[in-house]
Amino acid sequence: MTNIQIDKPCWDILWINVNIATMAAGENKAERENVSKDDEDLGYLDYGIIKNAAIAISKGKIAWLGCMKDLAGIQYSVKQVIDGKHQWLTPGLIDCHTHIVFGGNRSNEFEMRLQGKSYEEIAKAGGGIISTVAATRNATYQELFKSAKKRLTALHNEGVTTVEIKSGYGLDLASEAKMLRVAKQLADALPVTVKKTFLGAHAIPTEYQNNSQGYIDEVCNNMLPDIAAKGLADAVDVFCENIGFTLKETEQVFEAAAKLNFPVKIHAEQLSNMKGAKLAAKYKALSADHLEYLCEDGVKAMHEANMTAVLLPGAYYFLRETKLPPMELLRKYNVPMAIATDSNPGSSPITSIQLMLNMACTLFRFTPLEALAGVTINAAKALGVDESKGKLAVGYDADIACWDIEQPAELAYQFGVNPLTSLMKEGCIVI
Ligand code: DI6
Ligand code: FE
Repeated sequence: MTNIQIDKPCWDILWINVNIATMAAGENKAERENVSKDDEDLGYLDYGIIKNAAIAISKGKIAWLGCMKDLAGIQYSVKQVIDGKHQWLTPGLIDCHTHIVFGGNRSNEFEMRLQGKSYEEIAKAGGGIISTVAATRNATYQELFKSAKKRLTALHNEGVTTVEIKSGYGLDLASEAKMLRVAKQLADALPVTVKKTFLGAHAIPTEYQNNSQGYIDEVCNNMLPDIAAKGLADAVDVFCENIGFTLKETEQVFEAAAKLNFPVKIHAEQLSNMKGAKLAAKYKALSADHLEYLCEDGVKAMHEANMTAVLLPGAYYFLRETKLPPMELLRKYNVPMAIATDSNPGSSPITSIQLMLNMACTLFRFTPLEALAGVTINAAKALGVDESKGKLAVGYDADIACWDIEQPAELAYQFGVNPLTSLMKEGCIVI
C-alpha cells in the first residue's frame, strides 16, 4: 500500500496536447527521441522541442514534462487538466533591462532630434536624462506607480513574467529609494517577478554639476549602504560612457557594491569603446549591456567571466545607431546573448518585447532561436535567476506562455498580432 501512495504523483495542473519549446536544449530524453531529421536540421534540438506533449505543475513548479505517450504510462491524480489543443508553450518571457519607472516623457526631444540635434547635444543642453530626473523628482509616488504599471502591463500582456527595473532618474537618495519602492510594489500589483537594480550612477545631477567625483562619493558612501540596509535592490549598475561616468568612477561604484555583496551590471560601449565590459568582467558582473562599440578583448573577458551580453535593439533603432554590436565575436566566444527593451523615455520608449524579438533578427541578424533564447534562458542568466527561470524543466518555476502559433520562429517573425492566448505565473493562470 505505502509504495503505490509514494509513486502516485498528485499534480495541481496538467497541460495536455501541447507542443513545448523548453529552451532546455538536449536535456529531455523524450525530446531527443521525438525529433525527425528535418527538425534536427532546423536546430529544433536547441529549442528543446517536445511535440504532442504534456506538462504537469505542482506547488507552482514544473513536476513532470514529456510526450503524451509517456504520460499514458503514469498513474497520477490531478486537480485541473488544460487541453492546449496543440498550441505552443514556451517559458514565460523575461525583459532583463528596463527603466520603466520615471516621470514625464521626452517626445519633445524626439522631435528635436528629428530636426537634427544629436543625443549628446540634447544631453549637454540640459535635456536628456536630467530632464527626466526633474520630472521624476517632482512626481508623486502614486504618479510614478500609475505610469510604470501601465508600461509593465503592456509587457505582461505580451508574455513577460519576469522583468528587471532600474532606478537612475532620482539621483538623490530619497528619489532613488522612491523609484525602487515603486518597482517593489509593482511586483505585488501584477503577477510579474521584479528584479530591482540601483542605477544611481546614471548621470550627474545638477546639484553636482562639474563635480562627478563628489557625486560618485555620495553614491558609494551614502546611497548604496542605505539602499542595501533597506533591501531595496538586487543588483547595482553604472552608465560607463563619455556622457556618463569614467572607468575609474565605475570601478569605485563596483568596489562599493562588492563590499555590500551586490552583483553588478554595466551599461558599456554604447556610444564609444571605454573598455567598460572588460572592467565589469574583473568584477564577475552578471551582464554588460548595449555593446555596440565592444571589441574582441572585451568579448574575451566577458567569456572568461561567464558574463551575459544584453543587446538592446530598441535603443539601436531609436537612436538610429549604425554601429552593430559584435554578434559574430559573441558567438565565436560563446558569450550568451540576451535581448531586452531598455524601455526608457530617452533612447528606447518601447514596451514591446515581441517587437524586440523581431528587431533582434531584422537589425542584429539573430536567428529566431537566438532571439527566443535572448528573452528566456539567456535573459534569466543576465539576472542571475537561471536556476529557477527561463526554461521549462522539472523543478523550475511554472512560468509558462501559451501561443497560437504554428512554430516557435513565428514569435520573432511577425509582430502586431499578439499570439499570446494564456499565461501562467508560478502555476497560476494569470492571462
Ligand atoms: N543609456 C541609454 O540609452 C539610456 N540610459 C543609458 O545609460 C538613456 C536614458 C535616457 O536618455 O533617459
Ligand atoms: Fe538602459
